Amino acid sequence: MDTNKLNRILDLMKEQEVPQMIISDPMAIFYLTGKKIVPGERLLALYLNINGGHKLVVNKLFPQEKDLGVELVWYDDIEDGVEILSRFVEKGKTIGVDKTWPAKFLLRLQELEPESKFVNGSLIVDAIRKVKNDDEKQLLREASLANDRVMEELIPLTAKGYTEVELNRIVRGLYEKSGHSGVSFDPITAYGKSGADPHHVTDGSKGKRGDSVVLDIGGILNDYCSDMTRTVFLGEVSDKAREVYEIVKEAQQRGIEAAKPGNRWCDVDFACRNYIEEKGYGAYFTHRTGHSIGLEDHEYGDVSAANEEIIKPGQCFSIEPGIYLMEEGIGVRIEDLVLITEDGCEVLNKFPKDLIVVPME
Ligand SMILES: [Mn+2]
Repeated sequence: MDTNKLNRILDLMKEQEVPQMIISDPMAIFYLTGKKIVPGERLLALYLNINGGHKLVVNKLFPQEKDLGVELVWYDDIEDGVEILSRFVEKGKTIGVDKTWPAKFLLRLQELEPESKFVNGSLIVDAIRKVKNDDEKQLLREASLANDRVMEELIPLTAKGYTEVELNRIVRGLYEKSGHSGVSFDPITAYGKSGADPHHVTDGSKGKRGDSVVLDIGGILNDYCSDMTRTVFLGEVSDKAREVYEIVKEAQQRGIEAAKPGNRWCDVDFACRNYIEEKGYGAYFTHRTGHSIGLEDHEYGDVSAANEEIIKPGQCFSIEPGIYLMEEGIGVRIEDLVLITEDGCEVLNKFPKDLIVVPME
C-alpha cells in the first residue's frame, strides 16, 4: 500500500472519529494498493483500522502475485465473505463503508454487527483522493496534453460529413492510437441542435454549414483521466453564435481566475455564472460549472453553487460553463482542467480557445 496515501486516510479517520473502515470501491483500492481487481458481483473489501491490522478480503478467483503491502484474507464462492470480514471488525465501534457498497453486503454486515454504527466512509477517501500528490499531478498534466493533441486532430474531421455516431467512433480510435487505454467517458460530438441539448444522445445526424459543434472528449492515459470541451463552427458563424461564444469564453476565463486557494469551489461557479447572467443568458447555463477529476472522470467534489468548501493546492477540476439555445440550435461549451497551485491554478489544457471556423469542402 502507498504509505503516504494510507496515512492521510488514517489521520482523517482519527479526526472524524471513524476508527475502522471498509473500502470496497475497486478504484479506491487501486488508489491505495496500485492493484486493479475487478470483482464483479463478488465481495472485495479493504478493511482499515486506525490501530493497524489492515486486511484485504478477496475471492480466491483473483490470485495476487505481487506483495500489496497488506495482509490478504481469502474466501471462495461457497463461503460467506462478509462473515469472514466481520471477524476483523471491532465490535460495537463505528464502521465507515463506501457509498456504493452493495446492500447485499452491507445488510449482512449490519446483521452480524448490530451494535455498530455505520457511516459513509467515502467522504474520507474522496477528500484524500481530491488532493493530488506530485506523481498524480504529472500524470494529469500528461493526460491533458495528450487530450489537446486528440482535439487538434479531431477538429478538421468535424467538417468531413461524418454523422455524430461516426465521429464518436473516430474519437475512440484517436485515443487508442495515441496510447490511451480508453476514453474516460462517452465522447460528445454534437452538431447544431444536438449540442444545444445538454441531454442529447449521439445519433445519426450530420453537421451543416453554420452549425456549432460541441466536442467534449477525454481519455485515460496511464490510469489518469482527461476531459476537455471545445466548440467549433462549420463553414461560417452567425453573429448571434459568435456573441454567445465570446460570452462563454470570457465566463470560463473568469472561472479560471477564481480557481485559487482560499476561494471556495462555489466561487468558481459564481465567477462564470455571474458573467453569463450579466450578459442576459443566465437561464441558458443549466448545469454546474465543473467537477473533480483524477483516476475517474467525475470524482467527488462539484464546482457548483452548493459547494462551499475552500479550494486547496493539489486539487484538480474542470471549468466548463456553457450556453444552450435550443430554438436557435446553438450550443457552446468550453472546458479546461485546472490544477490548483499555491497561489492560483495551472490550466492543464493548452489548446487555444479563440473561435474556430472549420472550412467546409
Ligand atoms: Mn467535464
